[in-house]
Amino acid sequence: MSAGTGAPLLPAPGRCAVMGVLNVTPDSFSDGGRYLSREDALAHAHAIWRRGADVIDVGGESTRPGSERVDAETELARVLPVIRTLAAEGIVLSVDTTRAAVAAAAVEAGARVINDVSGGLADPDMAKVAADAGVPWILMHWRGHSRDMTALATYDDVVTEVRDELSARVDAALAAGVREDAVVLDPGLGFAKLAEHDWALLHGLDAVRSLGFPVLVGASRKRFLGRLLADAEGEPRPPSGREVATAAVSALAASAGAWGVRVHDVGASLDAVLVAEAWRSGRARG
Ligand code: PMM
Repeated sequence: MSAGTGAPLLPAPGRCAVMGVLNVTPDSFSDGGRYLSREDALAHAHAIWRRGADVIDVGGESTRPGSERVDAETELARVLPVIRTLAAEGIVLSVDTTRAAVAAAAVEAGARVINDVSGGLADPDMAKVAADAGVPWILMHWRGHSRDMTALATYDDVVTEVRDELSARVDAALAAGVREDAVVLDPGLGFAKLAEHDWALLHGLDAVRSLGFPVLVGASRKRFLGRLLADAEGEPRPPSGREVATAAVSALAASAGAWGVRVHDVGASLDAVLVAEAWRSGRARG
């Protein structure tokens, strides 16, 4: 996966890739606080790696709507020891950060992918770090930090606007020297989006794919699924009850040509993408 070796930059398992989430945070919406200790974080990473994750996405700052930012030192202290240990074991890691300094330190510690939910907008130095590192850079559609993002969920035509805003981020990345084969795009479900926007983007995923880059879909346990599965009183289903719907999205995303899905429950989504791949190819596995 390193630059200049001729090997593909991205994990390419021959089906939709499964990125497992490891949030080393006290406040992420579905798993916040569960993996804050180093032992718990490592144990969870080992479990999802054994279950078949193609890459593990390590994050040290919650992006839950409304959440406050942590400082860079706190973020680094959460993610670096975990990345160093897991990378030394040969586990493929991405770092989920909007900070260039955190991305640079994480790559130095062994992370092989940068996952930037701001698509390079939050930190003007991120493009240079990504270009110099020569690792894949996931550019997610983003309009502002978590504290403010609900107010930014205004669109006339969400699919066209997200596609065009992502296209502008690609132009900026390439202008900064990022390799074309290092770019991955992500529609940013739930980030400055209402449920109706998330569904429109999944329905219109081809518009994002039409930009010509691999596409990652991050639907796992998100609010739009909770609303879909609301009870008779209209109360959204809590995150712990959204796993079957998440796996359904993973199968459909794989069918729709997504490069990867970013999920909390690796096993359920891996099963789902295997079904999608067997259906698409018309072949039994093995
Ligand atoms: N969602 C979250 C965090 N990071 N990264 C990408 N590329 N795409 C996403 O949709 C995404 C992300 C929020 O979910 P979490 O708090 O469960 O990690």
